Amino acid sequence: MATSLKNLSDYDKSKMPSAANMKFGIVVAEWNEEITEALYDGAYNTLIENGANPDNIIKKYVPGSFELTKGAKYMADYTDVDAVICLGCVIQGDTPHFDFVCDGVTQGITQLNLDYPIPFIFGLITTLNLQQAKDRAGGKHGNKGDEGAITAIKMVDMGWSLKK
Ligand code: DLZ
Repeated sequence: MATSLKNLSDYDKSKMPSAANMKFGIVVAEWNEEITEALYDGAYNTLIENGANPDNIIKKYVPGSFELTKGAKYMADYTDVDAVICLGCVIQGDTPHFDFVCDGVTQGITQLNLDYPIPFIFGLITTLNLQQAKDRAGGKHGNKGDEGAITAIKMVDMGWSLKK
């Protein structure tokens, strides 16, 4: 039976809090750059549409998705952002490397969420092929970057960013 997939870019704009006074870090993996730049554009534009100031959005690159955890930790340690959005794309290859990278990022971001008083958002696309990734980076299933931005704004507004 076919499952219906929620469009990643769908959200109720009337229920969104303003991001005007929030600061965001966005960490972008260079691997599968065509996809991750589309994720970034989605995240950035969604933050702006919801009132974020461009001066309050910090973008930094890491080489691959495995390094997203390191980049996100840097944001928490050395900037004053309220939330960090981690954007990457892992496409399955012929070896188990896919599983190791996905596991590493998932565990890494989970651990950061447990250790730090700000939220780290999991904007990782994990797909079997490039087309599935395109479908989720501004294609027919929306944009995972939009979803990451919406989640970040909501987490800060809900009081889950407890910077000292
Ligand atoms: C090595 C590797 C492979 C095979 N595939 C991907 C991928 O699909 N997406 C991605 O973001 N990164 C990939 N990498 C790179 C790893 O994330 C990491 O940069 C290297 O293993 C070095 O630590």
